Amino acid sequence: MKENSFVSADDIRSAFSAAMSAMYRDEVPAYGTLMELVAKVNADTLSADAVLKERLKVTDTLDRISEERHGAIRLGTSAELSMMRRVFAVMGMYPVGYYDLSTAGVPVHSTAFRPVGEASLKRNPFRVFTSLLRLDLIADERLRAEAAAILKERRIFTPTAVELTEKAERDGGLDKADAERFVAQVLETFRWHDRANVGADMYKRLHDAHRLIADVVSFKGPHINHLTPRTLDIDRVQALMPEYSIAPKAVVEGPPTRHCPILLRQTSFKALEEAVSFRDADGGWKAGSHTARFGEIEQRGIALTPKGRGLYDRLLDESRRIVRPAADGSNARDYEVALASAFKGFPDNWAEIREAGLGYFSYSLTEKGRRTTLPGRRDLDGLIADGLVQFDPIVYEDFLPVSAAGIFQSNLGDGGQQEFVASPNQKRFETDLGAAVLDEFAHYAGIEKASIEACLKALTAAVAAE
Ligand code: OOG
Ligand code: NI
Repeated sequence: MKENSFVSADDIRSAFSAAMSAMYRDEVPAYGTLMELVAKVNADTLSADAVLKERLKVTDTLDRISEERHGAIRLGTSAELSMMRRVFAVMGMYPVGYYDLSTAGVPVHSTAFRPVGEASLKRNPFRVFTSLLRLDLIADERLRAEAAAILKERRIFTPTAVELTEKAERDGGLDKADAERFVAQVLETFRWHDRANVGADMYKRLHDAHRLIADVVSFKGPHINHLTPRTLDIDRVQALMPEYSIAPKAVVEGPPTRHCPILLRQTSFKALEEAVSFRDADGGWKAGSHTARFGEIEQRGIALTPKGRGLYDRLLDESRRIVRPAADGSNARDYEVALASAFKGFPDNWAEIREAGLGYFSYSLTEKGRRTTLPGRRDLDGLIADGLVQFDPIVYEDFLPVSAAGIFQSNLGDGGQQEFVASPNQKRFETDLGAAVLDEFAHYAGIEKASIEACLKALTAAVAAE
């Protein structure tokens, strides 16, 4: 087969992201409402901030925003996780980062599947926060064995999805007809099933061990549990949510409101209580309910270097030592004040953030730079000072473990808090995944470095050509 008859992985991912969005909109109408609200706030923000709009346009990152979303799933076994990795690879999504949630009382560890190259991110940055249940953290040995046996029996991928994934691996891609079938078939894995795999008694026992265990083990597949649009002004969306009859959680996770957004800020609305049915002893169905699916929005800021991330973690820790955000949101105001005060220690203009080596930037030639040819290479700071080179923040494409824990917790409901022994186990996760997770910092550093090289090359190109 000729290679150029293949649909690109980027196109498959875009089609899949759109199909997922349409499905979730159907399944959870509040998601559709949230999308409308976010689209409105983003349009308002852009028309009020011409500079922001211009920078997004110039860096070719404006169009991706309205397409941008992340989802989350929770898997039950290593076989499911490694197959998921192969399926996502067909869409150009690779596991980046390792998140240990055990410290936060959630018995999972996770990675984010996402595109990694600059061009792919610009095309469509769809990501899926993917967690693997850690049955090893369940104390009750009998229940652990029963849960494992239930999970072992289920098949979360359709036979055609598996076949097409193998075909893509073998041939190096999929043609148009196969790509369309692949999208439709893989979507099935993420669909909501209101008929549980287990009886009401087993559901209750799993639920008593941890709500999340019941969510993973009791159903036919890893239903997508939220789909998160990206907003340019999360405070505004948070404030408007009640007007749209959506009740947000009390605290926005992540850094405080800032002039220069860093990393990631997120807020969510509580999981819906949904009607499900459980198998009963004589093959019939018994009505019950389950809470799993919720809504979330996020605002993304600049990707931080290890130094910047260290500072972020320290300041977040500091503010949480002063005010620990309560699950019921009762001290939300105090927490916001403590957070804002701690983050006075983090510079809030791009030049300072850059000079202090806290964030990753993409460099490009200014108008003047484009008209200039230099006799030889010069250092970057000098080129910036002379107005030949400019810099824009590189967007953070990943997640934050403390925030993720807050999102998980807000959806476990009151009394969902539980203690587990902190036990990160990246090696085990990677063995189950069948691959190493990629290092997020290396990818941002690579994009930054390539942009610097391109500037230097363009500035001296004419000379080199002589
Ligand atoms: C995932 C929660 C984490 C985020 O945005 O940090 C997450 C889950 O509840 O399965 O999606
Ligand atoms: Ni999320």
